[in-house]
Amino acid sequence: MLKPHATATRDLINLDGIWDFKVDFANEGMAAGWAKGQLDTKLDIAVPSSFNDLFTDVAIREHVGWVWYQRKVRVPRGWNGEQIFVRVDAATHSGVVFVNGNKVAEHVGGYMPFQADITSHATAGSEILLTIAVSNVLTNETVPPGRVVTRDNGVQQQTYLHDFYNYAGLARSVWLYSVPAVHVTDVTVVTDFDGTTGSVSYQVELSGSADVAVVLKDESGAVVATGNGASGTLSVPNVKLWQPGNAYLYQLVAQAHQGSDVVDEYSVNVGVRTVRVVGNQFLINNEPFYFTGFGMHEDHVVKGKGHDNAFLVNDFELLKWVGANSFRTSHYPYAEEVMDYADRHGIVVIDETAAVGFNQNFASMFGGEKFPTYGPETANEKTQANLLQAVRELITRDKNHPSVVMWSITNEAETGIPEAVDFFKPAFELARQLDSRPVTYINVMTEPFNKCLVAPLADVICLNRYWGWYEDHSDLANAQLHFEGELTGWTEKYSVPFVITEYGADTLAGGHSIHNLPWSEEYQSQYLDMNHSVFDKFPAIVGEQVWNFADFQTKPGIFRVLGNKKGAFTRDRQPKAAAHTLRARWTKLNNRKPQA
Ligand code: GCB
Repeated sequence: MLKPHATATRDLINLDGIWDFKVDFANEGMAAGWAKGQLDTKLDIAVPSSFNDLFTDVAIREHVGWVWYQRKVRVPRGWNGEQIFVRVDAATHSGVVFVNGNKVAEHVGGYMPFQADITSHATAGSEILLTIAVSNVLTNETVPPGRVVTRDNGVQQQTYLHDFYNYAGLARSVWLYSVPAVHVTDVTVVTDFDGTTGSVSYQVELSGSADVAVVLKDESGAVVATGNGASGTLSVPNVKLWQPGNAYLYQLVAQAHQGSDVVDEYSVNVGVRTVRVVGNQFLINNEPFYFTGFGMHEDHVVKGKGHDNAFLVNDFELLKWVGANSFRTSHYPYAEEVMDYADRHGIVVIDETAAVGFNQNFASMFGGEKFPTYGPETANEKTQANLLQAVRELITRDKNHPSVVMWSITNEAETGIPEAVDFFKPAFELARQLDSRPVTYINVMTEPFNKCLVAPLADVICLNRYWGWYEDHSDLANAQLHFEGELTGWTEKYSVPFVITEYGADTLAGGHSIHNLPWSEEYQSQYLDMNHSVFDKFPAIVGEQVWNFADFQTKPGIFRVLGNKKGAFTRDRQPKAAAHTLRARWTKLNNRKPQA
């Protein structure tokens, strides 16, 4: 689904701001038809934001079920004859959109956009009542999965097998936009280069019948290539490549025309670059690339997962300051603004679905009842269909981003049993059918090389490893021995590149210890140094992404002290000593693997 833009033929209105808000404590609003009239409420809410931390009432924070958003929207006078859409960038985890009480769209999957064609409900110049119901419920069929339990006091509680807090609501923007009846519905670009000549293969899809012309412009706006027809390949002489840390973006303008009339125009940014896996190297533009950076979270005080451009700019400035060239969208797709920004700033992205928590071995850690991970009552055929939908939506949304170099199918699933292969193999196949980028998955420590059955499906193997934290806690010498032993096993068994996508130690900012005790800033730095000395010994390791960029909110638990404290930065983005340790190493690397 194309991100809406204002162009010569399209208008776009941002609907962010203060909306009416009502918590559906009895989950009765659907049956009672709340969307048919004005919500009976005194609560206001900011869009975008997660609703959980905005209010002082803990019953709102921990509510399980529907919440309702509403506002009036004036449809512009000039939109007569246009097709009119409402687009919701994310409703976590499912959303239903109503216009004047009529249901116009529903969607399951909390981190992906969806839209409704509301043309028949919206007259140009008139006001519409827009209502969006959002449910934060996770079940055995959703991605990520969860389970709602009723506690002894009769109160419902949402349980789930992932660490980060289940923030929910309208955490990204809502838009109203218009397109002409015949319009561009999709654009796909694939790039390559040979010597100094780039190539941009494109495919344009339309909603009706028109001729297609495309124009490729450079950053100064000069036309460098043109093409006719809905698909083709443009040649770009003296191409400027999109490179990690040195982005260059062309713009492909697609025009639908009928005779000499341009009926629609839409453009996408294009970075010319290639990504290939050869042996145990990860090549960007045919050069070996070494990932430095973090697993991140969309997580901030008050806003929760609410997108905010000021935080976006600041997070990327910190990434650059610390010398990071990449991040993983752990553990769900991030806002499209983040992906656009990564394109513009040359930051490399491992793009992950929301398939986190398919692992019942975490039940003990998270204090829940343990079930089989895969089975009729847990991850079943419907869950798998939702996973495939998640992969399809992710690739459809993000396929044109040059920053994205790899698709991650799942984080830390239970992969040592044959059911895991049955469950995940179709997702790997679908990703490959839809796109040529390498496909990976994130392996958990409890599924080592001699146990994991999913590893053979991956082009790159990503490992989350906590030697010196969850294993050999506070014993870095033995942690190092065991880590090296484990990596020897992996790299002897599989001839692919490996990225360490998580390694980290919880650290209380301001905590110090002359004996480098765990939770001190000294221990975190020493832990990182130990890990780095291990990575540098293994040529097949092509990247290191620390867990986590910043401290973040989690569900409460005896493993967590007001959240996860493995950040190199605090939750309010101040550096711990570890950030300086990383900076000293990464700013020297220049995208290359350090020599042992
Ligand atoms: C992991 C998970 C991540 C957790 C992290 C931790 O392996 O992938 O979501 O937050 O460990 O800190 O325990």
